[in-house]
Amino acid sequence: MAIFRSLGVALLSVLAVCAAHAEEHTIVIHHMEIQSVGGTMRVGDVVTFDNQSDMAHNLYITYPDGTVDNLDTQIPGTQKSLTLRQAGPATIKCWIHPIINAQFEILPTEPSKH
Ligand SMILES: [Cu+2]
Repeated sequence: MAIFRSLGVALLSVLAVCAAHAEEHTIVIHHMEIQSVGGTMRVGDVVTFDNQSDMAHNLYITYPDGTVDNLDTQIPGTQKSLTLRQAGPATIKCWIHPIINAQFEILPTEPSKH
């Protein structure tokens, strides 16, 4: 039984290490445009949208399979975060301002460090 308990602890440690590899990104929203999406985005990464414009936005991300994560209404001066959950081409749009339309690529979780 002690062996199984040790195995459980070992697995938990591995999970903790993997979670630590998730990166955090910040994307600033200016007036009616979002800062270009830079850096390497991977599944599990956390993206924070920082609304520095003077108007409310309602951003949503569309994944390759068509599913959507909605950030809901985001008033000026606030930040909202989401965790990327699917690899492939994705888009960020705003329900209120269709002019906001950013496309970016989400890469799979980095395999080599696991
Ligand atoms: Cu908007």
